[in-house]
Amino acid sequence: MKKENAGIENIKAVNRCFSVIECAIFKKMKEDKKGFLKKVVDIVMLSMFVLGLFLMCFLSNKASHGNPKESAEAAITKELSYDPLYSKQWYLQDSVKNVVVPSNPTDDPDFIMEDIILNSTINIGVDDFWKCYQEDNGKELVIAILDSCVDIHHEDLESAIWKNEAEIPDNGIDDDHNGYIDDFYGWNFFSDSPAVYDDGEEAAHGTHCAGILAAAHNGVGTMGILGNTNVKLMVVPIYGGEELEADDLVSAIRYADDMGADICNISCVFQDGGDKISKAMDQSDMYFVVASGNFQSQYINGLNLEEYRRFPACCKNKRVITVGSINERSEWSHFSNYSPAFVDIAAPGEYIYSTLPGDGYGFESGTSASAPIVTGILSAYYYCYADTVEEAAELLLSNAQPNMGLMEKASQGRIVRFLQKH
Ligand SMILES: [Ca+2]
Ligand SMILES: [Ca+2]
Ligand SMILES: [Ca+2]
Repeated sequence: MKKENAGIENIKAVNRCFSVIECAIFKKMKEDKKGFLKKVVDIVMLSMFVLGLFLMCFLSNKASHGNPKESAEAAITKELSYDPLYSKQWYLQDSVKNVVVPSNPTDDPDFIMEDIILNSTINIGVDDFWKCYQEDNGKELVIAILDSCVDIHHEDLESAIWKNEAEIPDNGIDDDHNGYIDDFYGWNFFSDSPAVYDDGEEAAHGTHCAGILAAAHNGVGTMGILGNTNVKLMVVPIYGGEELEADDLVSAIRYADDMGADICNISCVFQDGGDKISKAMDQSDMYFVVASGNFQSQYINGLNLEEYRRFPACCKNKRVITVGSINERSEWSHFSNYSPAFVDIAAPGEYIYSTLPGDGYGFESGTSASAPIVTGILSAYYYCYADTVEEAAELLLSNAQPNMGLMEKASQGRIVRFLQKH
């Protein structure tokens, strides 16, 4: 692919030279009316001039594209730039090659950042993905966020928000006959209304998850793993505050599937309703990335899911990936539910910096942040190397990094990473 692009660039450069020379010949010949011989001499001279210019053009072009692979890589490297708050997104940064430490940490109110960045052993390969991602291959994913409301007008999110184009908003009519009136931006199954938007505290959870995936690469704020170019986020709220109903999740899964979502990110857990949740997932065509859940009490930190089942984390459907949390040192997070029988993979989930309502940004911790990181890397495999999300999921699991210290927490001690094919 890189070679082909470099080749096209070569042809374009030669064409530019030819076009200038052709114009020059026509002008010269039109002005010259002094006889055949002079015309012949002029044509010979001009031909030599044309040939000389062509050779110069060809050689200079060849010199600048001597190695197509190198020149393509140079162009890509040049285009990679980072948004201002990327320095706080330690989980995206390559712990070896690309450490970005705030220039003066003592002036940084989030002083803990320096310690996290300097001690990070995490490399989930996002830079490698971004290099691949810029080769636009026309793929697009719709990712449903089954969560709280989302600040869909956030400066870093607005451009990635899915819209139901068959629905006219605010006219009181179910224009697309899907059973939901005015669901232009999705449907809120918690409040049973089309209000998926909120810029208050109740939208913090969903807005944070959304930004991890799709905050735009726009020179403003943070950077989502996927940016905003080839992804749409379908906002399907299933809770506000602490109240959760498994029936709302089931309805939301059906809605997202009917409206064309490819992947569902579910950063919440239910104590019951496993059978109906599992059935709804099986009946859909989507892939599911779900959080293992958090638990902290006086006696227990993190639940063993073999003893305390949580759903959909413990649903054993084929198309479900359950995600637990690790810190910057690749250690299991004390709050994260665990079990190698149910947790498929681990991802960073402590001090994760992302978008918050009202054009805000901030840190959150929990498996809720780990799940969208895995959703992002799953999508990354799809964009770069797979024809289906199912194939991408196989790549996600087979390329994960095994960590012996996590064997009792997640299946094969896997840590998420995007591994570039060579
Ligand atoms: Ca409708
Ligand atoms: Ca309508
Ligand atoms: Ca941004």
